[in-house]
Amino acid sequence: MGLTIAEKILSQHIVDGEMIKGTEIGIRIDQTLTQDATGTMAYLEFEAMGVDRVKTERSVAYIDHNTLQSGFENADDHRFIGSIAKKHGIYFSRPGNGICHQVHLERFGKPGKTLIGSDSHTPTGGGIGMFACGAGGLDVAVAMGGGAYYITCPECVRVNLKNKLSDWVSAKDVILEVLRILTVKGGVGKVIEYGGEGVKSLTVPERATITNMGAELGATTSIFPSDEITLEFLKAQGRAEDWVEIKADDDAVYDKVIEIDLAALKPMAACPHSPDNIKAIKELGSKKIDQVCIGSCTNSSFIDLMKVATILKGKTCHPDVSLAIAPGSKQVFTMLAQNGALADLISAGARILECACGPCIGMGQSPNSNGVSLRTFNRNFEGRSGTADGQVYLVSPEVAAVSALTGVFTDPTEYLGEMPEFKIPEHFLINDNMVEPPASVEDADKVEILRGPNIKPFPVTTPLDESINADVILKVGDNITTDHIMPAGAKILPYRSNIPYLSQFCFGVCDTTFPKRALEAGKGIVVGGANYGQGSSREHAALVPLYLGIKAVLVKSFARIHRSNLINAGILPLTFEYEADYDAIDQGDTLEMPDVRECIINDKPILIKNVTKGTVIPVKSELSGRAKDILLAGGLLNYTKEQSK
Ligand code: MIC
Ligand code: SF4
Repeated sequence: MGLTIAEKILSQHIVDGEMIKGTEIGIRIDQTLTQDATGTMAYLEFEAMGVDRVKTERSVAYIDHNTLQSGFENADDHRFIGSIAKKHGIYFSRPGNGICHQVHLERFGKPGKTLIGSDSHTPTGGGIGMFACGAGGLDVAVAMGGGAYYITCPECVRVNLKNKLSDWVSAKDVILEVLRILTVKGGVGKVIEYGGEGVKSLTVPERATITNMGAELGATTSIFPSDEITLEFLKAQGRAEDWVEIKADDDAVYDKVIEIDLAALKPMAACPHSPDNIKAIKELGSKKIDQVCIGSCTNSSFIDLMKVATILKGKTCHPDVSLAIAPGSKQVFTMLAQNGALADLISAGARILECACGPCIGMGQSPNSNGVSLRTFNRNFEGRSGTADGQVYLVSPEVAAVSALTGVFTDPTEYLGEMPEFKIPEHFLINDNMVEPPASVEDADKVEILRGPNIKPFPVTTPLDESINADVILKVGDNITTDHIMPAGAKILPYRSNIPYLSQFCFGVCDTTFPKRALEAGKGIVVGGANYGQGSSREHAALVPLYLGIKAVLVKSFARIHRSNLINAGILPLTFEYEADYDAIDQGDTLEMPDVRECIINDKPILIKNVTKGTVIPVKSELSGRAKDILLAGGLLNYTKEQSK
């Protein structure tokens, strides 16, 4: 039987378990990446593990999220990460060098390799044929120390692309179509693999737009073949030697096949407040807009911004629209400056931001009250923009640019004429002067680690209790994102290395009284609906509830990375045996799980007593042997330390 692309890479990297779908496997990790908002914590964890030098082929620490520096906190964190990277064999991409996923694709990604990153959009690397997953910081720390990364051996969905995109229809519209079909839960436990003749018409950055936003499907990762297009991109990046061919066997077996006719796609938008709330731009009529933001790890490549510059050239953005543009990397930014496109953007009225995540994570450029904001980003969760009632629509750069001119939702296929050809340059501008190599093994001892006062120790994890008896401090609905659990944004993000401070904002979008009530109770349980914890990889969404005394989270279903983060933090993740039982628990109820530790050890069914209602609710833990050991040890850090004794 033939193999899929994912199966080929996984079978070359498996170090624990067997390639049986649905079972847990451990894979060797070739490359890691971190960004600063999750990185400080990841490096504190790496330090706590006591490993001198990373054991990966390439580990890179990026600074791209917290670049506002409205106080000393972020600048201190940058110095901390820079110094720890230098000491432990990690390359350091300095602030100003660009967004981790964009830069990694340009300069470091290699087809056929495995990559994990402490950021959920790490699957961007799938655009160049990597098996690339988002992970919690602790998982990345373990991988840097040479440990395996554990995932559920995924099912594989094949998306067959045929024909090619029409003028001004974009890779973003491809992934919006996949999101329309599969929804934000549709990718859970799956790899989304792209194939068919349509693949040939997509460049690596376009493929990366698609795999990037596969994160919004909840997928383990998304991947494209590595073919002559990949080679062309690597050549243009001066890295032809990194190319290997990877394609699925003709007789590879997929669990599901989806057909997409690229030629039939029209420009679309993901409407508030979910990336799968898809409508055609035409359907939205001529709704008035207030803001346009172009950039993010989804859509800030050289060609994306060249298209935008071409559309804006010689024009002025609409008087009622504020237009912000953040190029994805220093490479993109410099090339736009050198070829004059930057001048076209500036003179059209664009507010040029530094190449970083910026408005995508609410670091500035929050829209006006109830403002309609068109963004080329990947997430439009409620409140994420920094404006509680902001209405964020996710669109392609083409839609964003034309709409910035007209001031209303505008379909570029109707507004613009024939599209000129946009070709990947034969040679990108290569200058890695903002990537600091690590110190040599001999010099590593001399490197001093620079720590600012904002860095606080992470919360103490404790081995799983014999029994849990606690109140439901919060009950929430379906599709709760990590932006609900642990919001980001300009006011909070600087405190990512300060869990006690962050805890005041936990679940702020749902219920601002939660932190106080949780602390007062001393221990508690959170109850949620389906797809709980979707979105970001931030382990803070587990560490902060841990700090607030949360012992267990009971939901209809979990998003993959968040569930691992809960286990890594030593919080028990449980799901209802019967989803209808969700209605049998109210906020404030007291729940009892007698002998839960013993039930976990011996695989006995777990029955929760709802003391308030006098009912009994069967729940599942579905823990692998390793996950059990992690919980029993009180989290991954304790477990890893025990293992290395
Ligand atoms: C995001 O897009 O939500 C982030 C910010 O990049 C996160 C990481 C974080 O919370 O620091 C992610 O996607 O993992
Ligand atoms: Fe940065 Fe936004 Fe990409 Fe997250 S989704 S890595 S915040 S650009």
